[in-house]
Amino acid sequence: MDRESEKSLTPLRERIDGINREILDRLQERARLVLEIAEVKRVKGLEGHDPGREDQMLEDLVSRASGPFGPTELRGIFRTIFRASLEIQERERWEGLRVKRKDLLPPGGVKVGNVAVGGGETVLFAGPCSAESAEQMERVTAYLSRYRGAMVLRAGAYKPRTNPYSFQGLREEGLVLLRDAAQRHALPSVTEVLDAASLDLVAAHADMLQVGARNMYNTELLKALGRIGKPVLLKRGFMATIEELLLAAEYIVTAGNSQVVLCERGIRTFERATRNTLDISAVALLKRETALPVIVDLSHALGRRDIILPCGRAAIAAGADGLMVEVHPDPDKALSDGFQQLDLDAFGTLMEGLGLAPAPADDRVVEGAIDTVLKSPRPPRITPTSGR
Ligand code: PRE
Ligand code: MN
Repeated sequence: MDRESEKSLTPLRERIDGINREILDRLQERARLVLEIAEVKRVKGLEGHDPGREDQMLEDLVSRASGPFGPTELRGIFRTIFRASLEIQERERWEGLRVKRKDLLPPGGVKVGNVAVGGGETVLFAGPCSAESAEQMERVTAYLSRYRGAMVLRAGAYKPRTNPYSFQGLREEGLVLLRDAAQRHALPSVTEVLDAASLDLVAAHADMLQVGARNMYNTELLKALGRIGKPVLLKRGFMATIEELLLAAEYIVTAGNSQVVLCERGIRTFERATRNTLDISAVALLKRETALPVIVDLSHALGRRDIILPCGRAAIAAGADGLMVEVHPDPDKALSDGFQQLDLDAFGTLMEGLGLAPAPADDRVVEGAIDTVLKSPRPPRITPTSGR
């Protein structure tokens, strides 16, 4: 640029620089007001986007236009401002979620009976897909409880099966089988609750309530779980985004219950080699985004037994606070998910691979317990000498 042009442009550009800074200050002042409006809307439960209000502002501005900018340019400029305002409102709402607060839970995480999930130790959620009989529950629980480390006994009583002709679970009888096996071996228990109607019954039998992948969007159930004083295991829907999972957890937390453990259990993709696709990145992201503990359900994510160990290691490396595995004394005879359940030996091998060798002396396995269970209609309670 020659000296002459520069001499004419410089003072004009300096004035533009000044105006830019004024616009910037005014835009930030406007943005602060937008956030004040957002807070009012949040408290009142109002939608962030208000197209009517935007149209009204545009009409007012266009009707006042008397300078070089015509209606088209003005609409473009202000629509951009409105869009950016909406973005900061949404960002504020996201950052303001209760599940993102670092102080949501006490340092020990979520307590399930006397097991702490998210307290630093890897917690195993193990047990059969479904509770089928007293003998099955006793055999598997006696074996599981030999392993050291924190453990929660799982077994389905109410099964949400895709096929109506598939085994639907023993329902109340299944709850009793799970409760009795857990009590005999001093393990806390978790089982799925399908609806708000059966919530009190399930809560009376189990230490933790599981929301299955199919029910993650059941907002009435989530709200009902918020009113119950028991920890919740919330499974990610197989088509749910990480954001949707967190919002489902937010339902439970805002309804009054912060004791929520998130569970990655695989998402549906084009891949057929595994039952679902285990989303390891979700584990790392959830650990970063929330204070809630995160566990990985290896059995349902993979639907196969042969790669459980490396995937379990990957889950732990990504930050998982626990692992879920289905274990059955005789998987070939299982009434549900037999193809993916581990038998007792395979479970033992997995524990060794994860560095959780069996406890050397075990005082919780009670001699003759299976016989006792089979002879008595209601198994006796056996008080453990070493508690968990
Ligand atoms: C605002 C932002 C987004 C809405 O779509 C409408 C208007 C704005 O930027 O002016 C503020 C706002 O949220 C509101 O007035 O309700
Ligand atoms: Mn199952």
